[in-house]
Amino acid sequence: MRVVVLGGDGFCGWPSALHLSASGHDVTIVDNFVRRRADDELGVQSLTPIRPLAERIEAWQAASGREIAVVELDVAHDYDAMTELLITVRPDAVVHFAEQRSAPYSMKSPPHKRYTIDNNLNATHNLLAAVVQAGIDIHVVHLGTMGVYGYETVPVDLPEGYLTVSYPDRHGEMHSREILYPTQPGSVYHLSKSLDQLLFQFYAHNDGVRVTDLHQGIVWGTQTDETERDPRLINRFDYDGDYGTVLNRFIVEAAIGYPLTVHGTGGQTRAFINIRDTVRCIRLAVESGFQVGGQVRVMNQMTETHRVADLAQLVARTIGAEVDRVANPRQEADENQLAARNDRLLGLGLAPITLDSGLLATEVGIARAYSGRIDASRIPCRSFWNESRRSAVEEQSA
Ligand code: NAD
Ligand code: USQ
Repeated sequence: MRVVVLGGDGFCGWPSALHLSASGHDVTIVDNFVRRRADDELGVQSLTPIRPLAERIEAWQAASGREIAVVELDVAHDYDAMTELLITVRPDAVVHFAEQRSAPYSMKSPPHKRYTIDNNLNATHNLLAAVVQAGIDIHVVHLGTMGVYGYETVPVDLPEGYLTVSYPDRHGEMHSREILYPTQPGSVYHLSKSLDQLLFQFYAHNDGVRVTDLHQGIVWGTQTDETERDPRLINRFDYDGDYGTVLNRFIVEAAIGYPLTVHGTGGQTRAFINIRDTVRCIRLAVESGFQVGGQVRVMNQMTETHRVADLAQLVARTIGAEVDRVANPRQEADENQLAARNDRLLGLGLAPITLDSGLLATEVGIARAYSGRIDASRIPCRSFWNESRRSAVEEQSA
């Protein structure tokens, strides 16, 4: 299949592009490199030394004999160029990773909030409008988030995207309807993903655009079978207070003897998936595109759930580390339970890798190998959800 990967230079996009290419698909990567510029803005660098995209592509050709095309454009603003690209490439599928994906970054300041909404909504809407304008039957595969469901503790397994509700009409007769699961976003970033869902619903209904929305959990790990094939293919690994996600941060912290930064009680339960499963899920979603039509297909792309405090204990036990409870910079529930269905991806053949697979030790090895690149001053989270969270953190560190 011909596949365009928007955001193909990023943490999930790069290994997914390689996996699609290794599986025989013709891949075109689109990126505007804004993520690399965000590192400069924040004064941080990936734990792993990521090579410029042109060099990555050359290394992949040498390692696999396969070519990947690259187009530099801003999906949120270069609308005409993107439409032209779709008309020229005529892809069977477009995988859309090209969004600002950090919750703390999205909450740093009004400009960061506005950038996140502008970038994410315009990117998604431009893609959908361009697919319609190009007049090609393209399957859109979007990376959404488990966070759209929110973290209320109700004893249900979260369904895959939809909820069936019944309500009485004015005559007292009951009606039943499937609605998008009510969203409860916990950051401006998560809000942008909640709003994306409405864009998909509209274009699926109005124009028959075929869409799969993957509600992905927190990704952990770095390398995949493909990125391991040459050091120049190494994947990004964020550990800083803005872009680092919780388990990857704990791995880096443990590797350099920095006390694990548990926010608050650590009673937050979240959904997780290993990067090796991410790339497989993307391939499964793309290759099963013929099944999609009518209602947007939502698949929960996660393999397990864990409490943050339990993850910290696991890392402390496996690697040896102290656990620090830091004041939580985020406005979020201290405790929640979470269970979710992932039948659709399991049904397509996903065989999940779980945390007990031994990969944790491999990841710590990577963190230790590159520990010279770690700047410990960039570990604390300095993005506050509101003033009372800021005061709580400042009081604790005073
Ligand atoms: P990332 O920031 O590493 O990658 C995103 C890529 O998109 C970057 O290379 C960036 O330069 C590019 N990009 C952003 N805006 C663009 C634009 N307007 N035009 C062109 N390129 C643009 O993020 P990631 O971790 O790879 O996440 C990819 C997607 O997966 C995001 O949509 C994110 O919300 C979702 N997701 C990520 C995680 C995770 O834990 N990393 C979990 C769930 C969902
Ligand atoms: N947390 C800590 N200590 C840390 C960092 C985070 O306790 O050092 C806590 C946070 O307070 C939060 C939880 O860990 O309760 C998860 O935080 P995170 O930064 O790992 O994940 P999150 O902000 O939710 O965002 C990440 C990705 C995002 C994706 C989302 C999936 O950056 O792109 O959409 O995971 S999900 O969480 O399922 O919505």
